[in-house]
Amino acid sequence: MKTLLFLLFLFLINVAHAHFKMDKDDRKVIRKEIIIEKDSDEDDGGSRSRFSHSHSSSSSSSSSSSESRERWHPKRPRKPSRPSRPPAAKPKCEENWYTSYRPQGIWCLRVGIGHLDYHQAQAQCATYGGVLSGIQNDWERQLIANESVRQLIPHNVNIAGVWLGALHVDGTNTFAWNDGFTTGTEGMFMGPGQPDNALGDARGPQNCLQLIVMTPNYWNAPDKWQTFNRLIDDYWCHFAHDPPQRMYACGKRGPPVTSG
Ligand SMILES: [Ca+2]
Repeated sequence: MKTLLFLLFLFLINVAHAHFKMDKDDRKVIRKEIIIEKDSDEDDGGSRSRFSHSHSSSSSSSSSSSESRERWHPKRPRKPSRPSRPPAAKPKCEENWYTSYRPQGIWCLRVGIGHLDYHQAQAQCATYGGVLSGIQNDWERQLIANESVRQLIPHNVNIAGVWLGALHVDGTNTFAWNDGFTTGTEGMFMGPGQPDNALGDARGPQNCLQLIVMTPNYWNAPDKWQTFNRLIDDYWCHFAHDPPQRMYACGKRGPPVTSG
């Protein structure tokens, strides 16, 4: 009986030894895997800090549990990249003025209504701190036309001539913007046959420009202006009532465009 117990004791010791040896071998394999992963990470240009603490935990005093943490959570979440700063809001013209971002800078636009000739309209714009405005491009033409129509509808008038900031160039059949800021001829959307200077007309030369605009109701009874919708005509500067409604487009310099 004693012999049997002794043999059983020896057997248990062998089993425990084998188990302990296997556990130690496993830890060696795990440590080796971590070192391989670390090396490949650095080769890929990865962050060194990912495994910066693995040197201490892989020392001889490390326990198998700390190595397991390395094994199952080898990747720290990367710091989120700093969100890019939202673009600064573009500066805008003050209240009651539209903002046009021209290549040469910000130009502010507004439209007024009233039976004013060219010179009276110029004076009215001056009371707003502006001048009669030229048209730089198609966007501005549509803006002025849309705003004019919006103001016309409550007046129950179907058509208007909107004074623009331009004058006839002496000795030519051309016009030039005179607001000091509008450039070129991109915005010179002339109506058919214009400028014609109304040659021979007893009312004299046509030295000013107007943009013809119509409300949708105009098309119920179109008249001689029907081919001029949203187009420019040279006209008599002293006319204040024909077409039936006078309007004017004012402009002025806007705030400077800041960089960054
Ligand atoms: Ca004309």
